[in-house]
Amino acid sequence: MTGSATTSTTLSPFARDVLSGLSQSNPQLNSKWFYDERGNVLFQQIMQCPEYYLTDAEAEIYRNSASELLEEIQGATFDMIELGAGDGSKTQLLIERFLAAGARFAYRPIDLNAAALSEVREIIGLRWPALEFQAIQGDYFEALDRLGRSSGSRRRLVLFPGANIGNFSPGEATAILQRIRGFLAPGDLLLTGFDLKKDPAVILAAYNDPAGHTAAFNLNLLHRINRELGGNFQPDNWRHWETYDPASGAARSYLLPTKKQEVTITALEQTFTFRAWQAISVEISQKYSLREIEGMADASGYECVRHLQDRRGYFSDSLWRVPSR
Ligand code: AVI
Repeated sequence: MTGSATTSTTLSPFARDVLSGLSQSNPQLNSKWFYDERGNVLFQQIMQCPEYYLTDAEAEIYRNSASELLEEIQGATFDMIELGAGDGSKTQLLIERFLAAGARFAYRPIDLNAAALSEVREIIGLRWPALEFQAIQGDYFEALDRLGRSSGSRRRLVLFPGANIGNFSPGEATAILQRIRGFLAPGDLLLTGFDLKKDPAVILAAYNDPAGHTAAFNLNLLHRINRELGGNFQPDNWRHWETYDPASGAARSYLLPTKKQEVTITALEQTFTFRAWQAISVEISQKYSLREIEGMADASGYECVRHLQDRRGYFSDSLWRVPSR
């Protein structure tokens, strides 16, 4: 990287993050910036790819686990809070079954994406107009702050679906789960979607779909920098590359320049030089074993109640409880 100094005080959070990520000797961009309007569309396409098994696996679990979840709730009235609701389609499988079983609960989805939340509001209003519903737009912790700490009088079931926790390193993930615990009372439950360690070929295929949706999704980040920060990346000169390390369980995505690139980003007043094949690291999708999940429950202050899995054993929605101590 070469470039002139720029002050970061007036930059947007996206610009600041791009500046600090691309200034490192091993350049990186945070995958949380994948999800602009185009990125959301591309992610929907990934979720429909036959190779991307995660979505179907979790839908299967949600379809089959309502009674086990209600068993743990033991007839209490509860708030079902969903972190990162997206289009809420998987959760509707659960709502349908909870209502059929006579459960008493409110549904409170949280998401950054206001458009996705209004779609969820519309669907819920049409299908279950009597269901108590509150959509909260914001990041997880802003929204949890708004809901406040659990009083304990009304049980909480927090859903953290989609293996979103996998987009953080195990250390960061533990810190996030610990922080969620701060909003819960003894007896409250957290259901987190973890993608499991499995045949590396299955994992690599999920992040390397032949139709190229994953490549387009990752490369969209370069387009986004061009659109929003006045960059001149030439995405055709970059290649999506995926690796999976079966020992650590880390699947990682990189963007690689096929030849030397000089990229000027106007909003940052910087020119970055990338050598041919000098990787920009863009995403981690961490895979876990059941034992590692249990260790993480322990490290973040929960007891692991049970693992709900799909029939192939590809995915686990692991149910944790806040112990009464
Ligand atoms: C959102 N997240 C859990 C996805 C994953 O599997 O890591 C994002 C994704 N990246 C490439 N394909 C899907």
